[in-house]
Amino acid sequence: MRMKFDILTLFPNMFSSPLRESILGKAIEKGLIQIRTVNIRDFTSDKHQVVDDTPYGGGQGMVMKVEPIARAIESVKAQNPSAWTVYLTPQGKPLHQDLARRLSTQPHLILLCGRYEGVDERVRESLVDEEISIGDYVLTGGELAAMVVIDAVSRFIPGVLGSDRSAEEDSFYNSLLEYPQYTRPPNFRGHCVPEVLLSGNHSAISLWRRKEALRQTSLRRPDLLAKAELTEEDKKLLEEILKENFN
Ligand code: 4GX
Repeated sequence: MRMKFDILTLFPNMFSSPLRESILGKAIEKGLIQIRTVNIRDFTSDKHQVVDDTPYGGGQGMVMKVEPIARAIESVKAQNPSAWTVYLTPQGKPLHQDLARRLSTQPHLILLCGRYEGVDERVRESLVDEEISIGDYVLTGGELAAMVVIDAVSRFIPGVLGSDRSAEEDSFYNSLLEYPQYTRPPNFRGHCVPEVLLSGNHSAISLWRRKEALRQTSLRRPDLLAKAELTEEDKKLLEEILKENFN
């Protein structure tokens, strides 16, 4: 098994379909990744299986209790002592392609999904190795964020994308946006595929794709362009793009 994911959640059913379709489904079948859910409620010890409680000091909402989470994490770690524990929260480090790649080098991730107003601070202090945010917006829980992390991380595991492709080749890896893609028909309601793509001239096609990647990036994500490593040819193409925009 290349990589294991254990998801600690109050809503394990949320994970049944999204991670088992398409590419990740194939990766599971091939034994490249293993995804399991652990229901935090199974680690309560009271009759009513209470997982949350009111916050000390007062205030709105409920806080997830520390003991069931501690026992759930410990149950996973009993089999896998070296597992790396991630808590999904808007307060975490922003998820980025580089962070996804680094996480893919871990043999085993535990993803802790919080609900309500989050977890008791002592979970973060003593049980969590790293806090990650998937973006500056507020979800109803960490479950969707955990799925995003699993998806982005799994793409880096050799074999997941198929033998002829790797996440390292993605243009995002080179900090540029992708070039536009086309398939048949050549003319859709008067919108034509660029002539060069039909030409069979592979060097002209490569040059066009590089230029369009640069164009998309300069138009939509100038912040990425500023960080990109550009060749002399890239700079020439960018000058052409600038001139075209003045016409
Ligand atoms: N990227 N959420 C965590 C519970 C919570 C509430 C308050 C800490 C403080 C999110 C995100 C995210 C919703 C997961 C709130 N935790 N997770 N949850 N954005 O919005 O990762």
